[in-house]
Amino acid sequence: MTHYDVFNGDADGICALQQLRLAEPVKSYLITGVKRDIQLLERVYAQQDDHVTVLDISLDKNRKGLEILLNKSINVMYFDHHFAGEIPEHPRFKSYIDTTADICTSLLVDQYLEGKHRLWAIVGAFGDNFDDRARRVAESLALNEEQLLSLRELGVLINYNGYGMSLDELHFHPEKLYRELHPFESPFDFIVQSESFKTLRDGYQDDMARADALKPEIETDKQAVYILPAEKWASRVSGVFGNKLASETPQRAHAMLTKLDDGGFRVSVRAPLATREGADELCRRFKTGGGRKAAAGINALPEKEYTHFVEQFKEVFA
Ligand SMILES: [Mn+2]
Repeated sequence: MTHYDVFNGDADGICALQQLRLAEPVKSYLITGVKRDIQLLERVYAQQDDHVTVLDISLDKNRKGLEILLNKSINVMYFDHHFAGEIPEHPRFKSYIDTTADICTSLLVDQYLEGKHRLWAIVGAFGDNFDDRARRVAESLALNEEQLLSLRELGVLINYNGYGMSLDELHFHPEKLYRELHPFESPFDFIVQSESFKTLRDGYQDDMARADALKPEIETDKQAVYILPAEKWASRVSGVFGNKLASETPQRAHAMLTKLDDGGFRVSVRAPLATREGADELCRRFKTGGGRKAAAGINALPEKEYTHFVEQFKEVFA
């Protein structure tokens, strides 16, 4: 019997798996990719009675792959907080899916494990920009502010590592990063001992300094739109830059449009943190869009749809 762990390559996906495999160690094949690469289930070549664990990728986007696995009598356990659509019923299928606006996959795993590796759940929640939730969950551990900020920094850095058009733009393949942090039961030890942490911190500071120098295309009380160039640093930083802007101006919605080499944009939308709603609804109006209520994106927005996008953005976040 073989195990497959299929997980989003961002902080939430990695920290969800970290908690699960610290609590329930099994040898497994790992399947992951850049944060945007969410159609992962079709890459699982499992056999009857194998086990597949899925973390932090939309069921709706993996429905076909899931059905194939279940039809082959493969056991699937699914933790997620993205738009799911209809959730299938099947004796081999166990799902822990909650798409309410203020929970992430790392916290769903924390609930499932009854807080067994909560420090990593907090890292994942910070990584997904759930600062309030992360702090509330952390209350049970009596951490000081400095420790909370360390966990937050780690979450932001792991999350930052997942962004990029392709794997070669990342500092680390998410699978490699997961393997590096997996031996650490405590994220605080990883922060102090790991070279990878320093690499991510330096990379983040460089990329963010460039993003901070950008001027918005549109800036009102309610909305801001930024255009980023077709460069590696920009695709790495766009998502975390959006999270940072959202935290600084919680009443405002933000859209980051990163130019694509072959024309058009990759779009990252952050709903106002004050409401955490509307981002998925907006992005699903476009062909390659998807995501969750607070944070969503469009993989390829054609250049000629730019004006249309801005209109819709303004309408949704009026
Ligand atoms: Mn997530």
